[in-house]
Amino acid sequence: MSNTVKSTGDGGETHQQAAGETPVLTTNHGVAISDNQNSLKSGARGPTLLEDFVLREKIFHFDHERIPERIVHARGSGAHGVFEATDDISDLSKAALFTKGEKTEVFVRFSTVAGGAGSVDTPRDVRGFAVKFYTREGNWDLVGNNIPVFFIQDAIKFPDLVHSVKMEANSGYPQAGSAHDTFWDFASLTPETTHMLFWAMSDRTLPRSLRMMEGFGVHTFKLVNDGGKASFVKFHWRPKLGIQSTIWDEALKLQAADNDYHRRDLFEAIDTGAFPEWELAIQVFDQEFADAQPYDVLDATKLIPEEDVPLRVIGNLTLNRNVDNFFAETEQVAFLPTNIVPGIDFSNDPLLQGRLFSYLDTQKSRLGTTNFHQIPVNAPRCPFGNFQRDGMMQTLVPKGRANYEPNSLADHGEDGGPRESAEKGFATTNATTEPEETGEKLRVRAELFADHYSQARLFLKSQTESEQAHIASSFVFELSKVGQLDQVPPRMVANLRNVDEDFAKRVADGLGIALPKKTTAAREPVDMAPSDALSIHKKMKETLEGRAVGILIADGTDAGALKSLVAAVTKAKGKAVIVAPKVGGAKLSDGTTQKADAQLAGAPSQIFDAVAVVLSEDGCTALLKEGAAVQWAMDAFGHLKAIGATEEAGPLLDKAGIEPDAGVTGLDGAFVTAAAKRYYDREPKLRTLA
Ligand code: HDD
Repeated sequence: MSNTVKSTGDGGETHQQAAGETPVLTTNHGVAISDNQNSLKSGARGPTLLEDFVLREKIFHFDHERIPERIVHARGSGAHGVFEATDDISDLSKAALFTKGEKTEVFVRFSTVAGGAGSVDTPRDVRGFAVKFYTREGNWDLVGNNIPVFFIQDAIKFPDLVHSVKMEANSGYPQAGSAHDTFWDFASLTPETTHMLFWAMSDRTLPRSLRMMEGFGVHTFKLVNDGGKASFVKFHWRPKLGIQSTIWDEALKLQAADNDYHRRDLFEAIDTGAFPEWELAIQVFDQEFADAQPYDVLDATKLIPEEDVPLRVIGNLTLNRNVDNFFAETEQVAFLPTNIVPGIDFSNDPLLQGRLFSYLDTQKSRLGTTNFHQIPVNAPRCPFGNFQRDGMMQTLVPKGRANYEPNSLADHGEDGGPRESAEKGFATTNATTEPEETGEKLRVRAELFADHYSQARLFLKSQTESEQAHIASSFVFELSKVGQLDQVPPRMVANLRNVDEDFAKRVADGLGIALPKKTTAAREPVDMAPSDALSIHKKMKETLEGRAVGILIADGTDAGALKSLVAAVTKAKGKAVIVAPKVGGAKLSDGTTQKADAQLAGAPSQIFDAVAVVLSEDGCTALLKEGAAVQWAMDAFGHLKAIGATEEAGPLLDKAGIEPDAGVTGLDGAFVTAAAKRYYDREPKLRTLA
């Protein structure tokens, strides 16, 4: 729809607009406006008149522009795309969207969890990864996160969890972060959060880009085939660009550099045709497998190691179109785990079961009407029809009088409306693949849910040394932010002792507190074999694709060196971004002026994946006096990035405290290779990690 009012009458031109002319500004009711600059007054200096319907309508609409933000996941970025099924899984699922070669339109919204709609993009936080598939059999929403497990096991705890992590009720801060009293009070009193806490304290919650995140459906779901046979399934999204995260100091500085770092990155990538892609993979297993595990597959705080059930890739997701309007699409999109299609089914996971109520309910509060499904971004692309009628903001105009069923209107030549179809309709699978413990009404949890520590230990043991140090340091940082509740850090460390004694000691040392007495575990943890798939570092892709290289120049920069560097970065599929003290650019060695893409103070090195300092002797001398230039190089080094530099730039590197290592190179071919990775082994020389 255009941004101008469209005639809904005969489809022709409006009375105000002839073809090819600038459209006329009108009121919402189609009356042309003669003056959009001045309100109607009684005399040039007199009061404004109530009669001014143009002014009143404009202000009235403006006053009501905002809608309630999401209670969680308020800050998000969305895009359109397509899902293509690439494997035949008809033996597992009859869902049309999984037919090999089938293409399905999708809308995806990524989000942070705790912060408000206007909060920053890069706090330490879980990221939402919600996908709406507009399938030909109705909408399927896979509303997941970038972490495969969750904080709690039962939906009844969700309001408590969310209240504790959001800004504190009395003071209204902190915004968008878990490093405060109430979150850690709740977490330390709720041992089932332990596994998720390890993920949250890892670099998983500091993604480099939304395009470089994994995604997970989290719960166990079911796939159902034509014969009604159900199998258990877990859904995984794997980014084609590889998974990559930032480090904590970098994430903090990114908040200062660019509030919209992730939103901008996604929008610009799609805008320039660098469409992000993910593989959809499944883990399929049966009841027999489930029964043999030391954890319950219905417990959302547990994962299934890929080594035990390998991933099978069944499709490809490409985001290829930005939204036309942020509010209409990204803000109004309503995801519902209850949006499900024949061939997929829920499991009895008690967290999932609670979600099945919550999402439908919240949309009425957010979007104001039960008719939110008619908003274009939410409407199914396949035909839909039933006898639900009326309600606020009804935009459909059903014809005839069939608004009830059964009816015999068709016998009378009238339209009798749609009817149920046992053959095509969604049918809940029988509980044959579920444990037998159903029937009795009980407020309990299943036995294996009591193991809160085995998988936290599994996660920890699967990480590299550097990743473990990051996790320990995050625990220390976050618990150090607990200001008033002195009982909380020791209680948390007491829980950690059940995961790993050395790790708990590390955190206690980092906090400077005595090692507290170990919490009694509700169920003794067991050792599971480490899983490399849980580590980011072990599977990071060495590539410049989708990454950006900042190139610092100044007057006197060698034109030839700059040209070949930009060519080499571009060839390696990286984005070369030229940074100079003045945005107008710099005068190069050959007398030409090179325009800059960004000014130095506005483009600190944390927004890049690697940097090059391409300076002449004079240029370097000039930049030695620029704090921003020294900081630029210092931060790139501190954030474990590759740094390529001309020999003449040596004094700047020295002033920034840069010491030679594998990531510090000249400007020859070695730089582009070096720029494709990060240098984690540099870190212990730069900062004390717990
Ligand atoms: Fe939730 C939004 C993901 C548990 C209740 N959730 C929301 C969004 C994502 C998730 C990605 C944002 C969707 C969007 O972009 O619009 N939520 C999860 C995951 C969970 C989870 C992966 C656990 C595995 N959520 C969960 C529980 C409840 C909710 C247990 C309530 C009992 N979630 C909501 C909500 C939200 C929501 C309040 C806020 C806005 C919305 O639904 O549309 O209903």
